[in-house]
Amino acid sequence: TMGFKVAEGPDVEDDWHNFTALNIPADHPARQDHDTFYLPAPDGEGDEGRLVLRTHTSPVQIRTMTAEKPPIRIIIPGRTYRSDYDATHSPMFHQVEGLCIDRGVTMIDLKTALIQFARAYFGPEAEVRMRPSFFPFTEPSAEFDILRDDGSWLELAGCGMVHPNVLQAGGLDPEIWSGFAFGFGLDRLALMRHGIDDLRELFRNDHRFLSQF
Ligand code: 2NM
Repeated sequence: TMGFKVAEGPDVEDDWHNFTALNIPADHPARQDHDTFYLPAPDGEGDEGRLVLRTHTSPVQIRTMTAEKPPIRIIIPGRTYRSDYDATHSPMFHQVEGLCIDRGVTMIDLKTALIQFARAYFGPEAEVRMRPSFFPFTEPSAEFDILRDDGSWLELAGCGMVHPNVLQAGGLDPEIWSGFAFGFGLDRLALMRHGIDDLRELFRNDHRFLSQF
């Protein structure tokens, strides 16, 4: 293996771990994109003090940076929540994120790790590509795509080099440490593998459907 340890954290997070520490400050438009489920707020307090259902598993990366010294290599599976409901979105879904922090970690290390994953999961002849993207918590940022049988590219993951502000929020000096991170939508991987066309089937708890797998 590549030596990644599984890490977990709470489904209910505070605003700082879910947003601010990930370089998403209070007025950042990404807060709207996440369709966040907020827990009821105490009267007269702004978003800063509020609790949320985590919109990604990334707060676990912040908690790990704060608690442990590098080198850090973790893989973070878990439930995540966004107020969104259609054939490709469930209000509760699952992410698998990864984080690697050490001295001298580069984009090459990121690409190598993702290619190794793709070959293990989809087979040794899997064709992949990376293309530029944007996330607040990584710079540079990229999407990781896989080539399908019909010749089209499918987005599998977002990824990038951990933003210096995020390292700093985790208590790490960006002049010393660098790292890569990536995030997969686990439910979408399952749909692809099993040829399911509506993500909500996974959560309907119809035993006739679920017992096929
Ligand atoms: C993604 C895409 C790109 C990510 C970044 C981090 C952290 F905390 F280290 F900064 N964790 N995960 C990340 C980066 C997640 O998901 C689409």
